[in-house]
Parts: sequence; C-alpha cells; structure tokens
Amino acid sequence: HYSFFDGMPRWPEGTEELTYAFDPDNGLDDTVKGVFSNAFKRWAEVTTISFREASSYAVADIRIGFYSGEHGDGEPFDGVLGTLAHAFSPTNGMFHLDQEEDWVATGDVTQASVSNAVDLESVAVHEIGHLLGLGHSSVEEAIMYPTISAKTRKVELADDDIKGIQVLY
Ligand code: TQI
Ligand code: ZN
Ligand code: ZN
Repeated sequence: HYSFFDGMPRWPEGTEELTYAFDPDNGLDDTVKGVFSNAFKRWAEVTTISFREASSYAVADIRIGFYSGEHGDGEPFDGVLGTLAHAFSPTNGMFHLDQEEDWVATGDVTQASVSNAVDLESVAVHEIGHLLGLGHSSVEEAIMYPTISAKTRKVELADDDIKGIQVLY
C-alpha cells in the first residue's frame, strides 16, 4: 500500500505545472534529458499536474543533477550501487543522482554488459514519486516499492502508485 511523508506535504493546492531543470555544470545530453521528460510524463498522465523544462536552473521548481560523494546536502553518495539517487519531499525539489552509477539511458538494461547497470528511467520515475509527495509502498509491483534489482527496468505505474498520487493531486 502507498504512503506519504510525515505531515503529507504536497505541492500547493492549485499547482497546475511544475518546472524542472538540469544542473548546467553536468552538461547532460538530449538523450538523458529525454529520459527524465518521459519519466515526468508517466506522472502527468495520472494527475492534474504537467511538467515543463524551465528556461533556467535558478527558477525551476525541481532541480536535477548528477553528483559524486559529498555534494553539499549532508547526504553523500556512496559509489557504485548502494544509494542510486535521492529526492526530497515537497516542496524542496532537489533531485540528485549518483554520478558513479553505470546509468543506462538507452537500450535494454537487462542486456547491459556490466552487472551493475542501472536503468535511469526506472529510478527517475521512483524519485519523481518522492518529489511529488509519495513515500514507499508495500506493494511489490509498485514503482514506489523500496527496492529494485540491478539490471531491471520498471517504469509503469502500478494501480497502487496511481491511487496514492491521486490522493494528493
Ligand atoms: N534511494 C532511496 C530511495 O529513493 C533514498 C531514500 C531512502 C528515500 N528512503 C527514502 C527517499 C525515503 C525518499 C524517502 O528510496 S535509492 C530505488 C528502489 C533508490 C531506490 O538510491 O536507494 C529506486 C532509488 F526503490 F528501487 F529501490 C531509486 Cl527505484
Ligand atoms: Zn543530494
Ligand atoms: Zn524511494
């Protein structure tokens, strides 16, 4: 079953659009940016919120970046596997990914040549759930279930994810 953060924080009543932007220092390519765009779309389809890339990082509601180790928020990344990414509850908007992972943004992660390959869209869909206010789910099929195996792709929202997010938006 789905859950929320303590106090059930959410983006303000009446929020129709949230903007996102990528840390300009990361120099991400359009393929990687497209993966995030697809991940946002999955949540937009089942809520009243739409997502748009902001014109600048400074004004975005959601700020996305890849970092290694300690990166300024007291929640250091830990190298290959372990923590893959973290996002904070509304309305913080910080969405950080561990630069040290072998991220797969294209092609079939299950066929990846390295055993520790991680599917970027799968992690992005999960973290966006947190950014919107969902905690973890006890339902194994749910995107918000707290574990995922390496070399797995899981990007389709389960009924449980949809029911949870529709309580909020
Ligand atoms: N990152 C954890 C996560 O997103 C960070 C975390 C732990 C967290 N507890 C939290 C974030 C509570 C918000 C609220 O769950 S992770 C998965 C999953 C991670 C894990 O790197 O371990 C995914 C990132 F669920 F599959 F295990 C993405 Cl998809
Ligand atoms: Zn961080
Ligand atoms: Zn999580």
